[in-house]
Amino acid sequence: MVKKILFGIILSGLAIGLNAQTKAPATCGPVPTENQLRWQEMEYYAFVHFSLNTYTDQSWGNGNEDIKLFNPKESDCRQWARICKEAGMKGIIITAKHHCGFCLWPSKYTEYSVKNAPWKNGKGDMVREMADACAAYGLKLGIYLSPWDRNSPDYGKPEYITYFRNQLTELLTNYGPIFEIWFDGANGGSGYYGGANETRTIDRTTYYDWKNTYALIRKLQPNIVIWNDGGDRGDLRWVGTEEGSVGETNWSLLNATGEVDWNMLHFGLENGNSWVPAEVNTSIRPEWFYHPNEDSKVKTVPHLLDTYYHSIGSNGSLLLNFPIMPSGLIHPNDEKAALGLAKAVKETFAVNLAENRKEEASNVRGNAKEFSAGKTLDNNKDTYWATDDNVTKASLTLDLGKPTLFNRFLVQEYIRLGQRVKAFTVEALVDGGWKEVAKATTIGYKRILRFPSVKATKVRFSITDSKSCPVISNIGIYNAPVFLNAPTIERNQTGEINISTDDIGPIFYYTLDGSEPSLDSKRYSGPVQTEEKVEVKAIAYDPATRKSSPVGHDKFDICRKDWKIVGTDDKKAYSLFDGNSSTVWHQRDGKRMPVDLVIDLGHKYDLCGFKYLPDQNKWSSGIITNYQFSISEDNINWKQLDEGEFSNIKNNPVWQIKRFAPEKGRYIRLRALKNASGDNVAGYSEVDVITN
Ligand code: FUL
Repeated sequence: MVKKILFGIILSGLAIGLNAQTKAPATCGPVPTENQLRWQEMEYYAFVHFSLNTYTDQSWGNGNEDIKLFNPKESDCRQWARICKEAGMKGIIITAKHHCGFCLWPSKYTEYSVKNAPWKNGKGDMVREMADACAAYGLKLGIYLSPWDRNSPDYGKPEYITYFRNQLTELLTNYGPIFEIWFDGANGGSGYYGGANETRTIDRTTYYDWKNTYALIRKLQPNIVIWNDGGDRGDLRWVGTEEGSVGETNWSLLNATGEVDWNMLHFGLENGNSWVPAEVNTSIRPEWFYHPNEDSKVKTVPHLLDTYYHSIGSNGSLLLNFPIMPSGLIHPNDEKAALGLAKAVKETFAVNLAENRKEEASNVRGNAKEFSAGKTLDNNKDTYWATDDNVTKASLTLDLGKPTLFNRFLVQEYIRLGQRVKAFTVEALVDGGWKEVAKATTIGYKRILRFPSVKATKVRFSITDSKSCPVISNIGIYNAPVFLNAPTIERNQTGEINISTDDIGPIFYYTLDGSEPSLDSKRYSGPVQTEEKVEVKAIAYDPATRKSSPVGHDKFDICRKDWKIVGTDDKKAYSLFDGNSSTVWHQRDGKRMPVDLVIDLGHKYDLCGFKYLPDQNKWSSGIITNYQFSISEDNINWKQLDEGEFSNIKNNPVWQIKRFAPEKGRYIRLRALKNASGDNVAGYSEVDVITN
C-alpha cells in the first residue's frame, strides 16, 4: 500500500515536472502588438510619391507652386495597384500631402488641394481613387501626411496643430481602413507659409503633441501602425538611411523614451524596453519624386535584390517607392524593374530544399513533440522548435539525403514570444567534414543569409548565443540563381572610362553611342579614352554561367581634363573630378559661410546646368544644402544663374541636378550658403556641368 502511494506520488511528480517543462516558453522582453504582427507579415509594400513636385522637377516644394500645374491627363491609380499587386506587394502608402502642403484629396481645411486644380475640373480625389484601386486589387491603403507644411500660414503656430489634426481626421475617417500612417521627419525650415516667405523652426519634441495626436489616430483607426522617425516613438522605426538597408544586427527594440541616435535606428537596441521594428524605405530610382533624367537610373534587379536581402532578409519590411510621372502613371522602366524583382524572388525561393528532410535537434523542450525540430518545416507559422529553459546554445541538423547545392539560408523566430537569438552559424557537411558557410547575429521575424554555393549532404544551424531559450518557427534552404550586377561606369578627369563590378569573373561589353550592348559589342580590355560628351552602356557577362547582367548606363558631358580649381594648391581638391563617388574634398579654409568653389573650365562653353554629388557619408560636415551658382567669362564679372536648396540631400545624398537657361562662360562658381551640419565647411564628392 505504502509502495503504491509512493509510486503514485513519484508518477504525479514526474507528470508535473514534464508539464512544467512542456509549457510554451515564457515571453522574453518586449513583444509585438497584434497590429505590429499583422504589419510585419505584410513584409513588402509600396510608396507612391505624387504631388506638385512631379510637375516642377523638385524634391521638396516651397509651398507656393501653382496649383494649375496639377493635371495628370492619364492618371490611373489602378495601374499603380496592378503593378504593386503583380510585384508581390501587400499595400500602398500614398503621399496625401508632402512638405509643399498640396493635398491630393479635397480637404475642407485648405484651398491648396486638388479641388482647385484643373485635374477633373476640381472634382478629383486621388486618395479616394487610390483607396478604390487598393480595394479592387486586394491591397491595403496607407497614408503619408507631412507634418511640415510649407504652404500653411499657420505652420509653427498652435493653430496649425488643429489644422493638422483636422486633416488627419478627414484621411482616417473617409477612406476605409488605413494600415499605416507615415509622418516624415523633415520638420520646419524655410517656406512660403502663405506669403510670409521665411524660416520657421519648431521644437519637434513638443510642437506636434504626438501623445494626443497618436491617441486621436488610434481612436479613428484602431488597427493602424504609426511610423515616425525615431524620436517620436510610433509603432515602427526608420532605419536611419533612405538607401535601402537596415543593420546586419537588427533588434526590433528601442527604449520607450529618450533620444534615438543613428545606431539605434539602424541596429535597434538589444535591451530596449519597447517593440519598435524596422521599416526600410527606399525609392526604385535615386529620388522620391519623378525626374525625367532618372529614366535611365531605375535600380536594376540585382540592386533591388540586394535591397531585398538588406530589408526583408534582415528582419525589416520593405517600403519601395514609385515616383509617379506627370501623366499620372508609373513609368514602364519602374514597372519592369519591380516585376523583375518579383520574378527573381520567386525563382530564388521556389524550392525549399529543406522540405520533407529529416531534422535533429541537440535539445527539444521537454522532449515534447510539439516543440520538436520538425516544427520548423511544417509550413505553419504558429508552431516552433524550442529548447528547454536555460538552454541558449543549440543546434539543428538537417539531412539533405544526397549532395545538394545551395547558397541561401532562411530562418524565422516566433516573435510573439520576443526576439531572442544573438548569434548563429550555418555549417555544411562537405566530404565528411563540417565547414562554416555563414555566420550572423540577430534573426527576428525573418533572416536570410547569402553565401557562395556549396554542395553538401547535411546542414547544421547552430545558435551560439541567445537571450533565452531559442524559439524558431521556420527554416528554409535554397539555391538562388546567379544575378550579375550591372557594371559600374566611371570617367576620370582625363576622360578615361573605367568599367568595373563587385562580382568575380565577368567580362564586359560596351557601346559609346547609346546603343544596347550585346556580346557582339566591343569587349572591354581596360580604360577607354574619350574626349567629348559620351553615352556609355555596358553589360557584364560570365562565361562560366553564360549569364549577362542588366545594362549599366551613364552619360558624361564635356571632358574635364582642362579644368582647374581656382585659388587652391591642394592636390586632393582634384578628387572632385575623378568620377569616384567615394572620394571627397572638404574646403576648410577657415572662412565663414558662404564658401566659394571656383572652377576654370579652360574654354568657353554654353552652359545650361550643373551637378553636385555630396559626401556619401551623411554624418560628415560639408553637405551643402543652400547654394548660389554663377558663371563668368573672365573670373571678374559674375552672373548669378541659379539659387536654391538641395532638398533632402542629407538623407538621400544623390546627384543634385540643377538646370537654367543657357549662358556662355568659362568660369563657374558654386557658392555654399549653408550646410547640413551648420558649420563652415563645404564638401564635394563630384562637381560637373551640363552644356547645351
Ligand atoms: C523624406 C522626405 O523629405 C522625402 O521627400 C520623401 O518623402 C521621403 C520618403 O522622406 O525624408
